[in-house]
Amino acid sequence: RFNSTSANKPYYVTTPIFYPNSVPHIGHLHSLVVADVFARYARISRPVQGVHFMTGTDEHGLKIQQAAKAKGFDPQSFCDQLSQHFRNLVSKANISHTRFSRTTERDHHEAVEYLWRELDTKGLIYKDMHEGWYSISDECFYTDTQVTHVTADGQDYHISTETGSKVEWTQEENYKFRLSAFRESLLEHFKNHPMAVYPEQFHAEVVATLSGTLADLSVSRPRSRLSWGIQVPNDPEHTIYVWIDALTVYLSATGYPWKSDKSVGKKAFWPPNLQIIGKDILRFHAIYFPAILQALGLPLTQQLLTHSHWTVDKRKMSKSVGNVADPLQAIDELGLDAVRYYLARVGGRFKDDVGAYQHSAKHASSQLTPPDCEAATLLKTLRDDDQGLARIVDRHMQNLELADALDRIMDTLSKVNTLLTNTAPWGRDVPAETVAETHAITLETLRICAILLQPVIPDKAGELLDALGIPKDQRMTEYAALGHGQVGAITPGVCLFTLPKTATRG
Ligand code: ME8
Repeated sequence: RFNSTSANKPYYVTTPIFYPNSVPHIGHLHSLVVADVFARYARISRPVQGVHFMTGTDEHGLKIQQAAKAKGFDPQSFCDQLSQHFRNLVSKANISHTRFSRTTERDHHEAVEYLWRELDTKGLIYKDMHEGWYSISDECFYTDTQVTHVTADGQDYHISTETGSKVEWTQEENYKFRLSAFRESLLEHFKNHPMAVYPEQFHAEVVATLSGTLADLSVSRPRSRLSWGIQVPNDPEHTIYVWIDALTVYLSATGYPWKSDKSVGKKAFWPPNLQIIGKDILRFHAIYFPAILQALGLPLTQQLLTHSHWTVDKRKMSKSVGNVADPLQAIDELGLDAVRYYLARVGGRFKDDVGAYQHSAKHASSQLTPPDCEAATLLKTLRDDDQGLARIVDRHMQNLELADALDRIMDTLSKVNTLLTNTAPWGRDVPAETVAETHAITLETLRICAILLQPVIPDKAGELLDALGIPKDQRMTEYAALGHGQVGAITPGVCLFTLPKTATRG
């Protein structure tokens, strides 16, 4: 899948940068955990290249300007406070990011101005009258075909058919980016790279969009309407469109434009190996951003992993709606690794996603049926070959199927549990040989599974590896097979999970 240059480049993974218009919810933590699992997996499976992992907050735009005003704060101090909530979540959730970017930072600001000038110099930006349906909540224009007329409480208004957000007819003079000039080259790119957008239904959506007509993109707003943002270079009347500002963060987080002594070496991180996004922001990441990159002559993101939304009563969980589940409370009540596991497992099956993850306190726990298990079958699973667990997990991870990877690991643990229960080596009449064999296989399975579970439940997997006496330098995936490492001095009596106070059965 990867060509040789990409296999050797440092691994770069990103989450979206979050609007700090309110405190984070479970949906944000989900994106963070998914990105973190891939970052951690890269560290243990390709340790030589290094990993860069960016997350952060998207602080400019009308949405933030209005949220700050409503609370009586100036936008900067409002963002300072709310960005801190995202930073706290990231640290509490043990997210292993290497950069937390804020779009109000100086170097980002300079990168956006630089990028604008580059596009302008190439003749890709021009001034034009623009009219369309603008949604403040989605921070974008929609066309007539993308909106629906509704009447509610005796009032007539229009909403975006896709997101349901209210839109208003807006007419103004804007700068535009010649997006249309990139339609064909983008179409070709995505046709040639079936894994560039995953899962398949979103890839198909991108190809369909690019197969139609593509209008140029409005990339500025009048300063009079939007003051909270980066000014268009040499034009104090205009503010750069927040999405252009926001998307540039993926570049600025690696030191773009790579001019200073400090940043020049970081160009090696470009392009991202993997970008995690919610399906609502696909168009920005799969059409606008790649067009900008092509305009700049930079390579495009290798894989865009698009996940569905966590919903409450069939509505997208959202800060603007306020129907949110608090991730910090979940972590306090259930323990961090339990929450991480839940988000990775339930929200980690992307390919046959039904389009939404139902967030419910009564979510069914894993329904694995205990398989029949013999020692020989289990030993086969642990071998270092194509049918061995570590290689199967690796294939699932390369294919971005996190839930499948987890199921294989949990299935193996379930098998060893059955073996142990059936053999009952603590019984009186069990031959010494069987006791020794069961003991060895059980520990070896735990060692291998703990190595593979580190990306998802780093604390608990670490505790288990410590208890098994596995040295720190033998926790890479290359050790996750029979004969590639061994259990050391065991600490007895270690209990990894206790039932949380609030847990109910049923
Ligand atoms: O869109 N379920 O920010 P944002 C799952 N600033 N994931 C969800 C979710 C839900 N209900 N709600 C949010 C923005 N997310 C822009 C992005 S990137 C250059 C700029 C996750 O705070 C999902 O990954 O509204 C979504 O894409 C992300 O949070 C950002 O949401």
